[in-house]
Amino acid sequence: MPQTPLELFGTEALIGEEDRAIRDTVRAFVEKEVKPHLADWFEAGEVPVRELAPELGRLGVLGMHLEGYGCAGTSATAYGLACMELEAADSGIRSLVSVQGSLAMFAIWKWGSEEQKQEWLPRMAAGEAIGCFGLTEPDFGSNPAGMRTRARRDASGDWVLSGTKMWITNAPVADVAVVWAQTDEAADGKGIRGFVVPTDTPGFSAPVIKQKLSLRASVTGEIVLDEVRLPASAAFPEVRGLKGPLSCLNEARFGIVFGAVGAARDCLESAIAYAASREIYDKPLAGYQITQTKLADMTLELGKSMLLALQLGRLKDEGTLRPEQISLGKLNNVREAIAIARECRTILAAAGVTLEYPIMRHANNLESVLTYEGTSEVHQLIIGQALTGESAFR
Ligand code: TGC
Ligand code: FAD
Repeated sequence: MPQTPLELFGTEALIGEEDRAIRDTVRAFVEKEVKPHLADWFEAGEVPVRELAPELGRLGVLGMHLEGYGCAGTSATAYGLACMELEAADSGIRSLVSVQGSLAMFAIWKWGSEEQKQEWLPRMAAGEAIGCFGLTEPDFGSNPAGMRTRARRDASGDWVLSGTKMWITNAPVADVAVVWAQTDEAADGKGIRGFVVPTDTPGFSAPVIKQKLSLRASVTGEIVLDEVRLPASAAFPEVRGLKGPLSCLNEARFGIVFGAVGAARDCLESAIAYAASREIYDKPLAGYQITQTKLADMTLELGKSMLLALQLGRLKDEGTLRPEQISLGKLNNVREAIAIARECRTILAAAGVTLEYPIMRHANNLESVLTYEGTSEVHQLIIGQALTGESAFR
């Protein structure tokens, strides 16, 4: 009886019963409610975020690893495994959940005032309110310290925000944006503060970014802040500097470490199924040595990625996971997932370039995943700094 790649590695035994049950629930939801629609969503470049979010809320995955305020308070590993199942469907769907739970909700949960938490978190956990996270700008992606978005206080004590954020997932459909802006409270990026911005505030707009060739089942936009006036209570009270947004990126990057395994697993399982059914000359493609060599090599990388994800999950659940360890996982698992997707596509040949199979959709999506949440080069530099003690960013 053939085994799946991860059965061969025996990784199931490393997952606790409760985490497995959560994973299975998410997998069943994805199979029934998400996967059947993905080719159409991807082709149309549209995804019904408004309808999907309440369903994801009922499933319990929005902010699932946070405690209180309507969140499930699961283990970090369970959150990772949920990301794996969501990304086995499509990176855009995992992104929806990452941005909502790990970026927008986590920012409010970790750094918000009690009033901000009460106002937004229960509705966001239920998928009734959609959040986005504005850090990147047109001229400042990898180097967010240089951001030009400004928040100044006027005589009445209100904040006034001006600037432009770019490539912001869910911005055009969001009810609330967590926006990071430079203040004049301190120099060298240390004056950066976070703001909770209801998207119906006058001066806020979020035009859609069109013609993406990757992550098409995800809404991406700009955020334009034209003298957006907010009460003093809109700012996160305590946190200053880049550690505010970067603490949120740690959460989302952790989800991607697992998510990338899901995308790669889906590609590999599709390629194995295809190879078993495709007859070349007089026998299945799966019976040829070249095919088996490809499948064996990809299985090695998939299994190693899974082991790395589970190890990082264990460290996070123990409370000892460090940012540079998350970089190891994000760099390796996304890089290997892209390599696996491309190799699987060769097994399907012409059939592999269509949306009838998920492989090229995953490969295209993974180009975005390689770039967002820190490019592969940024993660190499973070690891390099951890190894040498020298920063090579500047
Ligand atoms: P650096 O001088 O090293 O640090 C500035 C301050 O931040 C602290 N810090 C961290 N805190 C928490 N977690 C981390 N991972 C942290 N890394 C650094 C640091 O201790 C310092 O604190 P303080 O109190 O001394 O001021 O910063 P740098 O300016 O040299 O920047 C280096 C680096 C690598 C951190 C930064 O350039 C980087 O990570 N760039 C990548 C930007 C990025 O990932 N953007 C993602 C935007 S969101 C997104 O892409 C969403 S995609 C949708 C989805 O997720 O699905
Ligand atoms: P740049 O920073 O301009 O990088 C260009 C090249 O230079 C890259 O190869 C990079 O690795 C390299 N480079 C950078 N620094 C160095 C260095 N020091 N040494 C050597 N090489 C270097 N952002 C958000 O804030 N919120 C979101 O919700 C969000 N969603 C996104 C969704 C999608 C689909 C995409 C594609 C992006 C999204 N982003 C979001 C933005 C994403 O985080 C940035 O694209 C990413 O951080 C890289 O920034 P950049 O594109 O400006 O590239």
